[in-house]
Amino acid sequence: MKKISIVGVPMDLGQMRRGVDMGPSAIRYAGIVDRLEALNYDIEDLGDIEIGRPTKKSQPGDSNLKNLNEVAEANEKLAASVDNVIQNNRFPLIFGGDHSIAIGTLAGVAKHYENLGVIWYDAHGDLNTSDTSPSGNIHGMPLAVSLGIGHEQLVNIAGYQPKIKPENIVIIGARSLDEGEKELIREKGIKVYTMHEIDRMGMTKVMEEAIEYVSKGTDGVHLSLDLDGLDPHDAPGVGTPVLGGISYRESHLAMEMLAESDILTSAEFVEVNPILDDKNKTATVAVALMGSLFGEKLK
Ligand code: 6HN
Ligand code: MN
Ligand code: MN
Ligand code: MN
Repeated sequence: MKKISIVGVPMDLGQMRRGVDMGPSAIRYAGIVDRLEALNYDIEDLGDIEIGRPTKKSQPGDSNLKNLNEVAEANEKLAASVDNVIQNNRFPLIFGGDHSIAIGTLAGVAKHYENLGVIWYDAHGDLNTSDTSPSGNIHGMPLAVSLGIGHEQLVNIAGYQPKIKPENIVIIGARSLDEGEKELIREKGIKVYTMHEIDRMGMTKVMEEAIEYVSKGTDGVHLSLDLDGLDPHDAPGVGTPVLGGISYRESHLAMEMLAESDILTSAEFVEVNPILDDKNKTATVAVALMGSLFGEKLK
């Protein structure tokens, strides 16, 4: 039986819209523990990582990164917690919080693998650095940071870098990439299925290829699912919505195909913001997707 440990990360300092710190509560309230227990998993909820509050002094002079010290500190704690979950032979399931928490999740996970595969399900690339970022928001940077590109305080979390390699990453659902991100994608040869490929090939083919791509030569696979990868119609409670996204049905299919493939070794669901939501719809969608991801069947 698979043993799952849940870690909540009530982080809202990686971007400017308040409320995403309530994401972990919203996901719990939408019934995730019962949902997974019904599938016969051994579930342990480790509660939430403590997030420091920013002070006037917290903005260092050498960087335009917002709340850098607080984001770095929380991600150190998260990395230690995730590391511990894996040492206990349990599957880490992380709830955000904004996407800056992927820095800590990957820092905790990747030290257990030589070649960690990563599926980045997102409207965005999250490949900015302080030089390319239009916003200074760290939630737009975690994938670059995990590649070892970015502010040293973030890149060195958990004391090693890089966490992952460009050839082991696949991005799915992209439709809002900044110029610097496009350049990095070209330079590093990162595999991206934008909405164009999803429209053109269909989700079945995209996932078949993505699963094959990310499992070849890797010894573990992490899913980082940003709810804004979905269309805002299906997941309205996110801070940076982008029109023309992946549908709920397509996402459900993607999760079922991941369940069938049995390649995942860790997962995180991020950017659920109940304040911007419509009656907890986005957390409910997240819970339904996790149901499919962990093997719910219709018959
Ligand atoms: N996310 N590319 C924009 C930025 O500010 O860097 C948006 C990033 C959104 C990040 O949704 O996780
Ligand atoms: Mn996003
Ligand atoms: Mn993201
Ligand atoms: Mn189905």
